[in-house]
Amino acid sequence: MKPLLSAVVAASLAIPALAAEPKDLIDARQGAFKIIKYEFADTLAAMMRGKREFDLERMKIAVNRIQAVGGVLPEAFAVESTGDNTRAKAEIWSDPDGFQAAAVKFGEKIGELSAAVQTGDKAQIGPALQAAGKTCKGCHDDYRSK
Ligand code: ASC
Repeated sequence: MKPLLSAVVAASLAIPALAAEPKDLIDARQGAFKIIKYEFADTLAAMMRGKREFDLERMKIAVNRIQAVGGVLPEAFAVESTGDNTRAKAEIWSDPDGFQAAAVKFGEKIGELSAAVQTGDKAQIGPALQAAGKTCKGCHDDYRSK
């Protein structure tokens, strides 16, 4: 190994893995949740309730976007980051198994919602949307302060 490279490797072993700054993690997840809310409530639910013109292609984009943006959440919650600018409860980090289970459930229900949207059948999309919404609410009840 070249001397410079071996020095870099040695240094990287000596320090713990570096995470992003808490403020940046908070910003990232709040941005993600804003997009998720826009696509879930203001696009998908609004179209199902007739508050916005029903557009199946746009619904597919909405679910894809929720999945894409939601992908940042595990990393954005990995490091304890609480404070005045976040409603994230300390329980996220004191009960990581419970939080992860809630996150996995959300991912599963969004996956089922995606499958329902692909069918184009409103009778399948409605219940899938409700089931996914329950996983939003469940996690907020336990891990987000009021
Ligand atoms: C939304 C939103 C939530 C969930 C929840 C579902 O659109 O912003 O937090 O759905 O209200 O019960």
